[in-house]
Amino acid sequence: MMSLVLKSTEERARLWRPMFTSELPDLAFHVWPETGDPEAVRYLIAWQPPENLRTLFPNLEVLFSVGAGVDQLNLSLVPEHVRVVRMMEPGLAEGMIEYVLWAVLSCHREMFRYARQQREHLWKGSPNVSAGLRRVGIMGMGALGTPVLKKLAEFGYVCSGWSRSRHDVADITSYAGSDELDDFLAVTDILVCLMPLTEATTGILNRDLFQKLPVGASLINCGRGGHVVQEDLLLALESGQLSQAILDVAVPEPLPDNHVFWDHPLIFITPHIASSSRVESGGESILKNILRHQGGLEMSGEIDRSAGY
Ligand code: NDP
Ligand code: OXD
Repeated sequence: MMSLVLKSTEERARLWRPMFTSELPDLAFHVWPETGDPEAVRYLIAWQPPENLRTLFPNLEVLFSVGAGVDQLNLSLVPEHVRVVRMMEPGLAEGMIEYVLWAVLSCHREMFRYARQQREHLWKGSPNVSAGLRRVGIMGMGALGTPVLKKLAEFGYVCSGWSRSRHDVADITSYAGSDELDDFLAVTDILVCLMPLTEATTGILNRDLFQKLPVGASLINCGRGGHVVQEDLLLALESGQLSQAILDVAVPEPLPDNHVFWDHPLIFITPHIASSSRVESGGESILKNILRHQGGLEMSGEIDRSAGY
């Protein structure tokens, strides 16, 4: 009998075992470190696979990441013939919409300045600027970036997105590829990063990029800490090129106690909580993908290994 190994949390194991065994009675369900016969393993669900994956499960066909991102995986340890599928489920986008909406509204309505003023007992307001005069740009128009942009557009923000390929989305201006990055940055007052971390995007939030934004722009990073060049961010905040940064992700995570970001007056930090997959819908999404795989159909969220996402 073919089998599946889940290497994840106890909660997932408890909820997913009955779901998977009732829908896939011909697939044995094992919870790591118990694997049954390693030669029978066709599917592995994990955040990080075991290091000796190549030799451990010689007949593995699909590796499912329990995260939306796959940058935590060392793909060189995953045999070329193994298909890699990331997490795509509706809860992830819902959580990200909430977080980015909160962050954009807080930048637009200057809530971080008012929070600082409260600590100084300073009663000093400024006229409100309407959402229609604020330009929000999201780097990454994927499963998360696009629904977030649609929601921001509903709020009246002037929205644009930047991605590798062009996306035709109502009310959103789509910029594509490195040739159009500067034009995108020039019309972005609030920049949101929702890209995967790949060779091409590591360190992309750097001095050169910050200089191309309008003076006083805000940065919201919900991608990965590795997108940001930390020194460059500090200099951009110091010079006023950037007015504030909201960072949900960092390098390293957790951010060390003595890191300069913690007490920076213009940085707001959250501990990688912008969104996460919900256990139930996450399980359903993997289950559907296994059924698709068994039926010879395309799986949703399969990554292009050469692009790294
Ligand atoms: P997708 O793969 O669906 O979308 C990625 C987007 O980024 C695509 O639009 C893609 O372009 C674009 N992109 C990738 N590489 C480049 C590049 N070199 N230049 C320009 N654009 C590029 O990913 P998701 O939307 O599902 O997730 C995005 C990321 O969000 C994850 O990889 C993860 O890092 C992060 N994340 C963070 C969470 C948190 O809690 N902070 C939670 C979940 C995810 P194209 O459309 O042309 O392919
Ligand atoms: C993810 C994350 O990639 O939580 O799922 O960041």
